[in-house]
Amino acid sequence: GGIALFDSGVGGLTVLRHFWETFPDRDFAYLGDMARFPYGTKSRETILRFARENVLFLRTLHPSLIVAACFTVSSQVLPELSQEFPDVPIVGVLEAGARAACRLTRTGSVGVLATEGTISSQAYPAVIGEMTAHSVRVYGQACPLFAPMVEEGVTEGPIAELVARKYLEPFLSVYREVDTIILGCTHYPPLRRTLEAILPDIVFVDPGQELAEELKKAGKTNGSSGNPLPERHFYVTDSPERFVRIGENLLGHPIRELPEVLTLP
Ligand code: DGN
Repeated sequence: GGIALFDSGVGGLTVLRHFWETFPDRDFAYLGDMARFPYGTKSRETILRFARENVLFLRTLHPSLIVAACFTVSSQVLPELSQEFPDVPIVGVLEAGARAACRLTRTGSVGVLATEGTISSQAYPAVIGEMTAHSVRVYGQACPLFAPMVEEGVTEGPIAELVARKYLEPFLSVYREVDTIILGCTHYPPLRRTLEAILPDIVFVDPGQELAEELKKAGKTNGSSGNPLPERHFYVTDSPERFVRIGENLLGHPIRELPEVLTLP
């Protein structure tokens, strides 16, 4: 089986990007729940229902691994999902990036940029607390304007800088001891250069990249098959043209076929 990823829309393509580059001969399926974007502001119950429906569909493709390529899902409902679907491993995007940040920080203070849902869930402080016996401090900052900005292609220039400065201001003042920041939302990696220009001494962690590398090291994705023609399928719940248009930027590769449009559940 291949690797199946899902997200609330196009954002998870920044995660898929690292998976493609790390596992070039694996089959991939990607489901973007465009009809119900965004998840970041929804209640936990609603996110669980959406995520369950996404997994129910992806399971019909018989993947060997399902990746919840959405930080809002990963931070709020992953244990329930894994419990409901014991027949397929489901991995989220929180742990690998958190582990990398804990390894990289020298000051023991880590920042997290994410949606309101992810920040208010306190999932990052919980995960990092567990990993480090509470020796690493976590400072969360919700950045709700970032996702729509990135979808509109605004990742550099004066508007991006102004908004980024607004959200990063605490790291220049009250959170000054932070030396490592996790990009804790699918949409944030394209903003990296703008963020680095404002905070040049901070190390930014891209969790999608860390997860792909961890899985590769663990040999968890069943070896390279030398598969010369890996299959790559895209599914959406709405807006296939928009998915391709915006998605190509986030994926960093062309999307050659229009995705198949599904009705969930
Ligand atoms: N995919 C979501 C996340 O990573 O939290 C961001 C988009 C959203 O649903 N708000």
